[in-house]
Parts: sequence; structure tokens; C-alpha cells
Amino acid sequence: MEKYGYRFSFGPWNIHEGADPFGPPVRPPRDFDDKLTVYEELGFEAVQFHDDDAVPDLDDLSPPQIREQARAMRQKLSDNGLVAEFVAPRLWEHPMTIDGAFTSNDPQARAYAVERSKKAVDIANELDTDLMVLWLAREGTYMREAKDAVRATQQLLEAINTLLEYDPGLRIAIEPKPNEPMDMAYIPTMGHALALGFQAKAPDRVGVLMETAHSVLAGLDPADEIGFAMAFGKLWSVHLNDQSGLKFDQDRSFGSVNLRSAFNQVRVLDENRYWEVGMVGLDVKAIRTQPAEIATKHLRNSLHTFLRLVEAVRSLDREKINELISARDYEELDWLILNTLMGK
Ligand code: XUL
Ligand code: MN
Repeated sequence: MEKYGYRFSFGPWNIHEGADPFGPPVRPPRDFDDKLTVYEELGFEAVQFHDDDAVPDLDDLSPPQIREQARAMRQKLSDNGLVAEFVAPRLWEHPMTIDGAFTSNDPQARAYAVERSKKAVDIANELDTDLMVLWLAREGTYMREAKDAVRATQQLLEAINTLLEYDPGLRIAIEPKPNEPMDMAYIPTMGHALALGFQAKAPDRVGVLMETAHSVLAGLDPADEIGFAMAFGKLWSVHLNDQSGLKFDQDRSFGSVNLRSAFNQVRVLDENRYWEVGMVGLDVKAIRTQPAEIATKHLRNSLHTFLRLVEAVRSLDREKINELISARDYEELDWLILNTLMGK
């Protein structure tokens, strides 16, 4: 398959059982090794990991045991012709993270979060990736008076500095999200994530990951969020997906809700040679109604939608577009884009 220089990744959580807050799983779990076979089948090169996707139950293991299991995982990846894109510490499920991780009001919980993240760095090293993704899931509040926003922001910065110092080769990509699970998050947008990164002790090693659904939930344009980060050379990863309005985080297939927006995300990525900087990561979930035996089509659809949109972007008549821009004939420009998306 011609991939125009792009490499694709997804996380094992993107093949999931379909449980939601109101109902149980509707598909049987697939074990990790079985999920790995899907990557090659569908044309993906890389796996996105939460720390415990790579080393289950790591809270109960010593650092050497963690490293040993991570090494076994690396072998498994290479046996399947795969690499790891990043490792993300899962800082939202343990009882110690009920009130937040780096911003918890409990100093012991904050210490747990830092230690757990250091273990994730060790795993990343063993998996041969220098990239950590930080989705700051519980760094926010349900009750604004429960925490101090100034202190919380400083705590996030301190944690990031500690991790940068722990491993001088580490790069951190912050993944902003405005809400869910928290009512209000402290790092809701690309601007917040970038501002935090620029204040870090090694600002050259802090970048961002843009997730489409998260930008839509923040009321922002995902393509502009990408562009803002790329203007500073800070877009190191993406979670392409889609989202129908201001609802729960849906993780729909890329382009399935708003094809024009997907086109513009691909346009800004392609025009700025994203393939030289990062992988095309997906964070998509099959809808709950999808039968188990055909529950990977959301991944197939997303990857092929991306590639079709690359073709559409590269087929644009630039001269014509420049003419229309000069004439300020944006209605004709609109028509040109719509025709491109409708297949002329
Ligand atoms: C949560 C989310 C996570 C992160 C990885 O909304 O997107 O899957 O991408 O920790
Ligand atoms: Mn994500």
C-alpha cells in the first residue's frame, strides 16, 4: 500500500469490548497477542502503549522486573515487525489517583504519580522509544474550590521537570483535553499544553499531541490546533478520530462525522511535512453496536480515509486556489473544496 511517507499507529485499547457507563461489555476481550495480528493485517507499523499495556500489574513489580517484562514485550513487537510509538503512564485508575495524580491534594498520591511515571519512562527505554505521552486525565476538579489552580499548574510543571531530569533523552508530548473524566481540566487546549512546555527546564523536550475529539470538545478547530503546534515545531504525535458535538468523548472513526474538518487536518499535516516528524496515531473506538468478529473496521476506515484525504490534498490545483484567494472569491474556493470532497 502506498502510504505517502506516513506511518500509522493505534493503541490496544482501540480494540475494545464496547462497555459504556450504562452497560456492560458487548464483545469478548481479545488478548494482546491476538490484537497484535491486526496491526499488520490493516497496515499499521506501530503500537501506542499505556505503561500497563506493556507491563501488566506494574504497581506490584520491582523496577528490574518491570524492565525485564518490557524487554520481552520489545521482542514480541519485533517478532511481529512492529515498533512502539510512545508510552503513556496510566494515572487515572489506581486508588491513589482518585483526587488527581500530580495535582492531588495528598502528597503521597503525588509521589505515587511521579514514581509510576518514572516506571513508564523505564518501559519506554526498553521499548526503544524516547516519547512519553501525558494525558493529564484527573488533573482538574469536579469542585473548583477543592484545588488551587496556580499551585496545580506549578505541580504539573514540577512533575514534568522531574521526568525530564530522570531521563535526559526523554521527550514528553502533552495531550490536552478539556473535560472527562473531570468536569474541568487544568490543561484543556494546545495553548495550555504549549505554555506549560515552554516553561519547563528543557523546553526543547516538551511537545504536544493533538486529539481531534478533544479539540472539538474544547470548541476549537482541530486543524488550527495542529497548525498552532506545528508553527512551533511542537506537534510530535496525533490522535486522529472524530466527535459529534459537545457530548461524551466519542472517539469515532476519523472523518466519519466531519469530513471537511478531517480534510483540513490532513491538509495542514501534509503541507507541513508531518510525516518527517511523527506518526499518524489513531485513537478510535468501534461503536457499541459493532459485532465482535467485525470490530476492527473503524481502524481500517480511519487509515484509508486519511490516505484518501492525502490524495485529495495533493490533487488540489494550487494555482487555481491562489487565483481565487487573490480575487477574494472564497465562495468559489468553497465550491472547489466541496467538489474535491464529493469526487468532482
Ligand atoms: C483519553 C485519551 C487517552 C489518551 C492516552 O481521552 O484520549 O486514550 O490518548 O492516554
Ligand atoms: Mn487520545
